[in-house]
Amino acid sequence: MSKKKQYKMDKTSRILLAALITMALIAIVLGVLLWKANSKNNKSAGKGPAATVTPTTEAEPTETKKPTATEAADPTPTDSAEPTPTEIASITPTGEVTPEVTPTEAVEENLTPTAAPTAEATPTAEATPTTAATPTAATTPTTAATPTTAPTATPTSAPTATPTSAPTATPTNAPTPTPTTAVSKGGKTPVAEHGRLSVKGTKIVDKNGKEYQLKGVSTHGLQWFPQFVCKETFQCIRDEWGANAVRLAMYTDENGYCAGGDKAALKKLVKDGVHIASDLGLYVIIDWHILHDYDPNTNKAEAIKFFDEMSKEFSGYENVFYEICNEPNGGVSWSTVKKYAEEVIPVIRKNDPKGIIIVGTPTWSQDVDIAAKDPIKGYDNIMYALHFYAGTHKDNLRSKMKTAIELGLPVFVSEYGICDASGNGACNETEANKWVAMMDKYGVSYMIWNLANKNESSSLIKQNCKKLSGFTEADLNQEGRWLVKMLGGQLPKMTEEDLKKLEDDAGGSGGGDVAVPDGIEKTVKSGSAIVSLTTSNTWNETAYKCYQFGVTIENEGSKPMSDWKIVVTFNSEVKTDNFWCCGVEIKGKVMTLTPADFNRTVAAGGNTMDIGLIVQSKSLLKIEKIEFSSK
Ligand code: IDC
Repeated sequence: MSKKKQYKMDKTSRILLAALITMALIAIVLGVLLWKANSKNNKSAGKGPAATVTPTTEAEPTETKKPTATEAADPTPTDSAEPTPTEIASITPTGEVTPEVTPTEAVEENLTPTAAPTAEATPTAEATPTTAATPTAATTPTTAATPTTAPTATPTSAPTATPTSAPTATPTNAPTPTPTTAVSKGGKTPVAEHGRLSVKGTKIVDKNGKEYQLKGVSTHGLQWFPQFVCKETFQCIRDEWGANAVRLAMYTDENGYCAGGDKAALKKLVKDGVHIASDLGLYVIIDWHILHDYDPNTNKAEAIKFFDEMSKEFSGYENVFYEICNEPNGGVSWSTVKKYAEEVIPVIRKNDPKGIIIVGTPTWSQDVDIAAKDPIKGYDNIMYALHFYAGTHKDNLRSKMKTAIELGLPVFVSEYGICDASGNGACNETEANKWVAMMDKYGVSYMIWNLANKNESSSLIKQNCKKLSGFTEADLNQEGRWLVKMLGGQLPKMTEEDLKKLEDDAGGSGGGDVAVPDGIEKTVKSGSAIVSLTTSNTWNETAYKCYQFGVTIENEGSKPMSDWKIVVTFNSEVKTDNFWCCGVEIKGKVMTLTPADFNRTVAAGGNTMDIGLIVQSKSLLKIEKIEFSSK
């Protein structure tokens, strides 16, 4: 009887077992169907460059979505199965790689069969003992997960190494900047999507007449950091950072194009840069980077020859901008710059009737408000450069931008940094964020300084990083990390109220019935030093008269001067909260200027011309006295 009962019980359990096996088989069949459907989706997710890039939303660290059974176990090679290491780096979702691991290392690691998902990786449904017991269950998941199918090509496969790691490997410890691409979800590059740009009113519009902003990256001086002009880096700034434009900064002075640099090599680098950018569908600015040559007229003949050649070569290109003088300075007036522009522009226009031309403005491309009162006439597609460094330039300069735009001037921020105006010093993200909000509001385009690994705050990449792409957070300086956040749309959002306050703070320059103060200047000779203070701009701001000064020291002697000091006595009390390339101390009417680190010594026969400040006073100012001393 007990035997009989035993037999009966066995039968029940066999039925049960059969039922379980059937259910398991159904589960497996469903799983395989799901997997196939998913791999199909992946394959049709877009062709061309975009196929290798995960859209931001999917890679954002905030989206801590756990992989579903299919996603996690899906080893199917998608179109991104053959990406170059760069491309893989660009699609590796944050959080899956520890901060110490570079994307390249991670990729290599993932490509080894050991890291590939195995049958054990298959999440719970298929991993029950029942399925394991059936012969079919053993084969199906294994084939699906075989290492030969290049599982690491899909970003989702990374967390599946063990079943337990899958749920826990949520991207919480974001080690790399979130990859953002400037390529659309449909796979179109910025230029493929927006085509030839033109200037309409104060803004850039695309081929469909829709407002469009360039948000890009400027190289450092091409004579110093040529290595970053390459496909690898440009692709990285497009696909890992999300930039749609690059600026090629060719210095004219400082061993640059007009000062002993290798002309042929520099010109080739510019042309290579344009070709690489064009192949990648990026907009590109050819920047005639005047700086220590102050007045663009200094090398006007060279500029004309250069732009004649460039505009002949690139007239058929839809993506090329010509920036004809980076930063006029040293007291050069707008009328002088304008004259230069009126000689260079027709040369470009003869060859390239449509390309956008950017003209620098006086005071290191800050005086857009002055240019706005007397713009260049007779040509389309002309824009005017405004440059800012957020550590130095705040409401005062935003006010100039606002004034210029309100007067109808198309402003282009072809260079900016988030540190101080020397390209070094502390970064000011709060001010940088205000700038971005304001530029976005007015549809202004902006290009960050600089794509290099120099030991300075404005270099995006750390000095000890020798990579050309696949940068982790640890490889980037603060400005670089901020840039990736900014381009990825991850800056703190400003409310309408914040924006309104920002605009109010920027006010408007020179408004009201009160006459704008006249410019003032004074030059003194002290020993072998010639020291001068010259206003480049003046305006009214609430109760204050504002004077923007450029300060220069020239050493005519045969010995270097160090630890210099300039003491300026005004006719009335002054204050300042905006100065660059110097230290400032004010007591009543007396202002003392001291060096920044880099201009502590003025070489024999040399000069320093970068120093500047904005002085505010309740009454009209006069300079009573300038005293100079040095060691
Ligand atoms: C600076 C570089 C620095 C280099 C110097 C050479 O950051 O490494 O030694 O030029 O003169 C500008 C200029 C830009 C400057 C930058 C920072 O356009 O060339 O680069 N800056 O000083 N205008 C304002 C700041």
